[in-house]
Amino acid sequence: MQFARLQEQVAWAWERVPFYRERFAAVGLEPGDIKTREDVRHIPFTEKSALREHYPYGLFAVPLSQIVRLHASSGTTGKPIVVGYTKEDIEEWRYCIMSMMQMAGVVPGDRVQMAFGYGMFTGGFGLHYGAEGLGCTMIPAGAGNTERHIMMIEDYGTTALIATPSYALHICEVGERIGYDWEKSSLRVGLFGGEPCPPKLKAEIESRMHIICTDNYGLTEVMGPGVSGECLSSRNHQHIVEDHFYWEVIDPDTLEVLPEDSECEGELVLTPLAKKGIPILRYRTRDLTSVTCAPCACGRTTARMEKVRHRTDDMLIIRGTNVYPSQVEDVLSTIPGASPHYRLVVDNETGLDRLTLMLEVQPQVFTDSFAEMEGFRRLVADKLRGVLQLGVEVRLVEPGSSERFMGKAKRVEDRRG
Ligand code: DLL
Repeated sequence: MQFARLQEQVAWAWERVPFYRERFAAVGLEPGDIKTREDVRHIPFTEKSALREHYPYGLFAVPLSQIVRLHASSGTTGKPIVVGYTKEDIEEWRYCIMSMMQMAGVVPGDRVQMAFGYGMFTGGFGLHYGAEGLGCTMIPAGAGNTERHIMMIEDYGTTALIATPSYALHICEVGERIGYDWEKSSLRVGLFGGEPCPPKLKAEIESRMHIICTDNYGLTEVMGPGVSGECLSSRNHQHIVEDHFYWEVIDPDTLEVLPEDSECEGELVLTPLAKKGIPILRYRTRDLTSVTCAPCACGRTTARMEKVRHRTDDMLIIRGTNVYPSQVEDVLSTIPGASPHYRLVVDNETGLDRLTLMLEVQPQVFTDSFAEMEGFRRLVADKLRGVLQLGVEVRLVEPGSSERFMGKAKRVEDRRG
């Protein structure tokens, strides 16, 4: 079924979008040439730049009169990318979200509170309609106003919270500060996505909020949330909604497709299989993951992707050394007293690249003893040097003093221009 859908999708894109016809012609390919899974490798990749260059509607496969919704995603630079959904696309999207939510143990009757913004971001409306489709009571609170969120959880008996993990942690902290008892709260499950959720952060939110946190993944270009989600058995992997997405993992340097059973880390390439408004063939996500087809204890037979911890484009090159923010997170997760709130600043004011870590310390290690704070600072710097093979300037900041984010957290600031 997956392959038949893929063939239909290729034909749909080729017939209706000049961009794909030109790309196919350039490599001497026609949709009829895609007869086996091996043949898929001949289809040229699509990159984000294609969506930018054809901004806003150039890759749409149907007239605008058949598009019932637009969403957009803004990167750090340039124009946003715009995607359009037909009525059928919205239905299929809802199905994907329903699958993802069911995997996370959400059932009809759950009261689901939305902490994503309702706007061009796919997170808000996408997940909203999926939860309604499943028969949940949707509470469209939206982003921001953290104390109001907590009041609504208490008053409305919310059982599931949709948020980025960093905002969920903030809701948790604010609740603790105002004396809210998370253990007695009705909240049972967190549906987190939109950004990486490192294992330590997940464990911390689970123990402090007394909930089960599940991670779900997606991206605007191929639909939005609903590409994959965590079940309750496989806590580091997310089941891909395979009837809607054809996945490949490639080596980001050679662009070779890695063997399906290799379980090696590489860049995820996705082809959505039922997208009429804006079909996308072999989209290079830039997200690094590995995929396993091994059976899952939950009984589902779909392939599972490992949690996405980093992207090919968030790698920093500092004095020739490659550094991923996720490596810093991993080091911090081994140091008691280091909070998950941090910021990395890169500059080269002196002519030499410098990496500075601004780390918020947890209240239990925060003291006015200079010697103790300096000892802690050195410990962090030494551990980082050991793992990154690079000197990092560490600055400690007081508990609660670093910026909190309502949406996706911004942890890296590269001032090198
Ligand atoms: O973030 C879609 C989404 C919304 C997914 C809400 C889940 C929940 P974009 O704004 O286009 O779309 O950003 C997509 O965010 O390529 C990943 O790098 C990252 N990302 C999204 N979900 C996860 C996740 C939405 N669960 C980009 N873990 C993707 C790690 C994630 N990274």
